[in-house]
Amino acid sequence: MAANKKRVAVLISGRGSNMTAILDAAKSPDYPAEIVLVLANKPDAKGLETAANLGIATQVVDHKDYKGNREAFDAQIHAHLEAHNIELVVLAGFMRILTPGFVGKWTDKMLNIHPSLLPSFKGLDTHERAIETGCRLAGCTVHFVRADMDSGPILCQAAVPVLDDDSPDSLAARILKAEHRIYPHAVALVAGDKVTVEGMRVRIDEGSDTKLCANSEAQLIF
Ligand code: 4DW
Ligand code: GAR
Repeated sequence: MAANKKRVAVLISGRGSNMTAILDAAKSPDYPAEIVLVLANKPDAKGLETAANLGIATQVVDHKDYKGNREAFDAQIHAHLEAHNIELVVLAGFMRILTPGFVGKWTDKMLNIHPSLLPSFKGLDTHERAIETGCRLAGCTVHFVRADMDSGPILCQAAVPVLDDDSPDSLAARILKAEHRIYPHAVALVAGDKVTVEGMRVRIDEGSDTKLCANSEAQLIF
């Protein structure tokens, strides 16, 4: 199996808890991906330390060194990805918008996780907005990355309830747990060549275990 594992880079900006969830899943011999590079745009990103402690190669491409030259910033990231023969890019709390040129090089080979049920609540403050809007369900979405932020074909979603006494933090914590369940699963689906992108729709091959995303205990709220 090891020889067939897809070579994955995880891009982070901070804590890296989704990265850790994927690294945990990747310990399984059956997991179809190996995380060979963790790259951050912030030198103090906590996740860098976690990855380095596990012996994974880390890189920092600090956006502050590029003074608004986004093409040059992205070119440096791309150079690192090429140097490590990366086949799949996983954005996990990576907070810099990537240029259309870069995104185009990774079409259907770059995933992101977003803490809302897209297409609702693109952008920031998703938990606060879900509560303020009166949503009974909130959640998270794994999608392929396109040039427009938080757009792109949806691969996997998980829903959780919004409770009457939720604060943005308590809702964020519930959603984060769901993120940690679906992101490793989504990465495995793509790395295992189990998905086909058709326009905005993602087909998951028959025989794949899609139930993990579909049978969340919190899917039906009356
Ligand atoms: C995302 C979208 C926009 C910003 C930050 C994150 C979500 C995922 C994502 C990261 N990079 C992306 C995407 C995406 O969906 N599509 C593309 N690239 N093309 C955002 O606007 N970030 C701003 C900076 C924030 C900061 O440094 O704290 C920015 O100016 O880049
Ligand atoms: C996660 O909640 C992720 O969904 C969110 O940032 C957090 C990163 O946490 N991403 C976005 O908001 C992207 N727009 P982590 O660093 O602990 O994985």
